[in-house]
Amino acid sequence: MRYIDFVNLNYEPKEDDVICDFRIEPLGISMKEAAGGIAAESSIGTWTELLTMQSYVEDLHATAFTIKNGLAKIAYPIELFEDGNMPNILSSVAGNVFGLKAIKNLRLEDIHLPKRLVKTFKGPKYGIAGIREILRVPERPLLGTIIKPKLGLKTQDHANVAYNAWVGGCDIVKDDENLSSQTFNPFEDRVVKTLDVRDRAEDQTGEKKVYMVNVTAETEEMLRRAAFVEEQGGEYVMVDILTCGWSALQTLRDHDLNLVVHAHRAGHAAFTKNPKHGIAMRVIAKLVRIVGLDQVHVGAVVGKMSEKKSEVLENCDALRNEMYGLKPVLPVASGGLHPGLIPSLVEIFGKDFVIQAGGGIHGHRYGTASGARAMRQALEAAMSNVSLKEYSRSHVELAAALKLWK
Ligand code: CAP
Ligand code: MG
Repeated sequence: MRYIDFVNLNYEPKEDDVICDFRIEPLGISMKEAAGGIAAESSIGTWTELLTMQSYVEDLHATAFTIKNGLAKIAYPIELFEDGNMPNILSSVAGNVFGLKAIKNLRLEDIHLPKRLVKTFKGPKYGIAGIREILRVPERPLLGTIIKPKLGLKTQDHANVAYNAWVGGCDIVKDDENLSSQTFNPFEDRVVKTLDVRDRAEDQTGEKKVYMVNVTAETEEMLRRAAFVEEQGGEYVMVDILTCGWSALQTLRDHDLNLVVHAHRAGHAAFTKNPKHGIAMRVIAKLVRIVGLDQVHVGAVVGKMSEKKSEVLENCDALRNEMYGLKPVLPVASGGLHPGLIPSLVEIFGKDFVIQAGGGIHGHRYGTASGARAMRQALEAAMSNVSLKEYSRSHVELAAALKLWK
């Protein structure tokens, strides 16, 4: 089969086909040949038509069935994939094709997995509804902080910062993506001490509080750490999904621990940021939901990160829209956030999301507890449609934050 034989613009996709949308910039070949080449190299084919195949193999070929404005839709028969094996699916549709010489740029813009394949994965255990139940926050956006400085704090200092953030009004305190079990803050000790102050903060505030512990490590070790968190009375863990990899994510989810799993996407922009080449974040968001994590970073539009509003909303749709009965997953807005940005965030995201701030809380003039209070005050104002300026007249922490972060 030649590349062009993998193109059929009259092909009607089957219900069980996997469908991928690729943005293609060919180099020295036609768009049709390029689309066919991607269908070939990401399914059964290769560069030479001299390769003879049994007809039953040929029947399994992927088909480029629409080509328009630089975008091609490619359908893959479900038999090409192994049930319940996410690395396998990605090794086909997001594997070698990005490196082809005859393709200048290639971006996987979207992916559709059929119900039959989605059902071979666990899906989220808690999702939005389960998280709201655990935190007993039925309506408003959740408020979270990341302990800053990212690294270096000794365990008791880490716990003290967490305590101040909780009593100031945060629902969630999380480790930063690069904190694991370094000598200055060993894992077990950190979990025990931080959950201890969590309990004190709950007693003091009367509110439910959760600690999102970073368990990112070698897979066996990650499982051991997650089980330790569960044993110690923790309800949440976080994982750096891309540096851990899809196999490790599936292994963690398949252990079905009573833990909400938060997906940090450290490293994503290496392949999601370039609009011409790589993999769109929406694809990652969909697949993380199918594997079964409960909340995922999606970008914040108004913060320090680069994503545009349209991309962030696509990411949110991938997590919250109907998908064969899978639980909706909670989007997380993070990166350069502070109280002044909360009204815009609520306007963009609605109520079902997490507002997560590190510098925007711990950098407050009066310290962490006041920083958390200022965030909470800004959220109260936004939820009751009162302007921040008006609300800050009677809330000093918010006033100080608005002065600090114009
Ligand atoms: C934010 C953060 C998060 C990023 C991740 C950081 O801190 O802790 O990891 O938001 O990016 O390390 O930068 P600040 P994204 O609140 O102090 O900015 O959400 O885009 O995946
Ligand atoms: Mg971070």
